Amino acid sequence: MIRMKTSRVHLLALFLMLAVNVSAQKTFKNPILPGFHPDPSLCRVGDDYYMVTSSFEWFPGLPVFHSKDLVNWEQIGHVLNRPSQLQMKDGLKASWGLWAPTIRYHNGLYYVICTATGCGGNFFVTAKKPEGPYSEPIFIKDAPGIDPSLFFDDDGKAWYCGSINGNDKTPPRRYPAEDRIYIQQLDLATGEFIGERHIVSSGYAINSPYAEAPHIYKINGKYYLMIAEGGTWEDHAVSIFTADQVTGPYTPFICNPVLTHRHLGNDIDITTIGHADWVQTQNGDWYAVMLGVRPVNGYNMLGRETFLTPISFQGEQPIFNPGIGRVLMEDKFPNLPESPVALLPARDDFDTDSLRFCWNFLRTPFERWYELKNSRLYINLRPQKATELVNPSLIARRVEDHRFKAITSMNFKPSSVNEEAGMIIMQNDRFQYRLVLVGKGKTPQELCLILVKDGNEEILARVPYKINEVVLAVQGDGLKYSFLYGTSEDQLEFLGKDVDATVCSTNVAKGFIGPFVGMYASSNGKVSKNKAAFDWFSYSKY
Ligand code: 6LW
Repeated sequence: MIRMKTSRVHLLALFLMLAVNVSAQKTFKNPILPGFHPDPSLCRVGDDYYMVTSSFEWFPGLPVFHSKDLVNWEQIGHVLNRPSQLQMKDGLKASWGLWAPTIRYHNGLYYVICTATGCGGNFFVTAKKPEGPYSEPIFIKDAPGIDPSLFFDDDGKAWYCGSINGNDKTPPRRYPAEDRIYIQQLDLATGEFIGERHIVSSGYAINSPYAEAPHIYKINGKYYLMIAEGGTWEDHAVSIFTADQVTGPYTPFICNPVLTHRHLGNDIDITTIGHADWVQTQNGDWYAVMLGVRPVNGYNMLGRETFLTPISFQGEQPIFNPGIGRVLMEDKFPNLPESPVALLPARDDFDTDSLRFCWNFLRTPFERWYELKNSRLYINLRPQKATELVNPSLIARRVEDHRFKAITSMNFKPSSVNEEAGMIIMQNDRFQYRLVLVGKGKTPQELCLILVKDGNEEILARVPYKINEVVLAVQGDGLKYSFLYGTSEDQLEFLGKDVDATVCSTNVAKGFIGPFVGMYASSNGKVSKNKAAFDWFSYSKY
C-alpha cells in the first residue's frame, strides 16, 4: 500500500516535471514572413538580424525587415524607394523587376545586391543604416544572369557569385534548363569584374534544372557554396558544396540536397522549399531562411513565403532541422530573447504623412498621383488601367492569409461613363477582380464586380448604387473569394459570393508573385480631373 502510494507520488512528480518541461519548450510558427515574400536573404550585425525579400514589379522595391529573435520581424523600410534607383517603366512585364536580393554587412556598410530583370540587370547599393537611405545603384558590367550575391573574404576581396543561364555566352545547355553558378572578383568602386570568371557548379543532381540562388560563406577556413536547384516550385531544393579556395573546385556534399520537400509529395502543409540563406546567431547556433508555399488543394494562393529552420553542424556538414529533415509549421524557438514587434492596427486611417510600408505601387510611380490629406487617401483618376503593363492609380498590399478580410470606405462621384474606382484584388494585369463604382451613362451609376481572367474582362455582377459613399469588402476563404458592399461596415451585402479565387493563384496566373489587395481608380483611357477618396482600409485574418 505504502509502496503504491510512493510510486504514485513519483508518477505525479514525473508528470509535473514533464508538464513543466513541455510548457518551457517555447515554439514559433512558420512562415515567419507570411504572404508574397520570396527569395529571403539575411545577415546578422551584433544582436540584430536584417532580412530582404524580392518584390518584382512592385514599388518601392525590396522590403527590409529587422528582428532580434529571427521569428518576429518588423519592416523598417525598403532598399529602393526613389524612382531614380529603380526605373520600372511602362511595358515591364508582370513578374519582372527585382529578383532575389542578397544582403550583407561589411566594414560599416550594408550591401544589397540584386537583379533588376528587364530594367537594368545586376546591381548593388549600399547604406550606412539597414533601413537606408541606400545609394543609387551601381550596375555591374558584363554580369549576365540572375540571383547575384556578394561574399567578402578575409583578405578584403569582394566576390560576385551568380547564376548564369546555360545558353548565355557559356557553352550551350547539355539538358533543358541547365544553368550554372559562377564566381568572379568584383571591384566595388567601379562595379567591374576583376580577373577570370569561374563556373563552379550546375547543380548537384545530374540533369538538375535551374542552378541558382547561390551564396558563399567561409566557416573554419572552408568555403561553402549553397545553391538552389530544381526550379522554384515543388521540385525546389537546397544543395551545398565546399572548397578550399573561393574559386573552387567545389565538391558537393554527399547528403545533397540538404533540404527539400520534393520527396514529400504535393499534398503537405509546405511545398516548394528552397532558395535559402543562413546565419549564425550570437550564441553560435545556425538558422536558415528559405522560401516555401502553403498550398490549398495544390493551389498557391499567397505566393512564395519566408520560412525559418534550425541547422546544426555535424563536423563540416550542416544538417537542416536535425532528426526531422524538413521545415515545420511549428518548431522550437531559437535560443534568443523573444522580442515581439509592435503590430500596427489592422485599420489604416490614413492619418500619417506618408504611406505605411505595407503599401505598394505597380511599377515605378514617376508622377505623384495620390495624396494623404485630412486623414484620407486621395487617388487621382488617370487613363492608365490595371489591365495594362503600366503604373496605374493603384495602391495595394500583400494578401498574407488564406482566410482574410479586406475592407475599405470610399467616397467617389464618377463624372463620366469611363470612370471607375474601388477595390482590387489581383495577381497581375491579366488576372484580377475589381469591385468598383462605375460612371453613369445611359444606365444609373452602379457597383460592378469585374473578373479579369487571362486578359478577358467580364462583369460578374452589377447593382445600381446612387450614393457616393460606399464600403467595399473582399473576404478570402481558401479557394473562394466573396465580395461585399454597403453603406456601412455592419450592413454589407454580397455582390459575389464564393467566387473562384484560383484566378489569383500563382498556378493560374503564372509568374513568380503573389496576390495583392488594395484601392484603385481609373478613367479608362480618358483624361480626368476626378479623384477617389479613401477614408480607411483594413486588412485582417479571421
Ligand atoms: C529567382 C530565382 C527563381 O530569381 O525565381 O526559379 C526567381 N527561380 O531564384 C524569382 O524569385
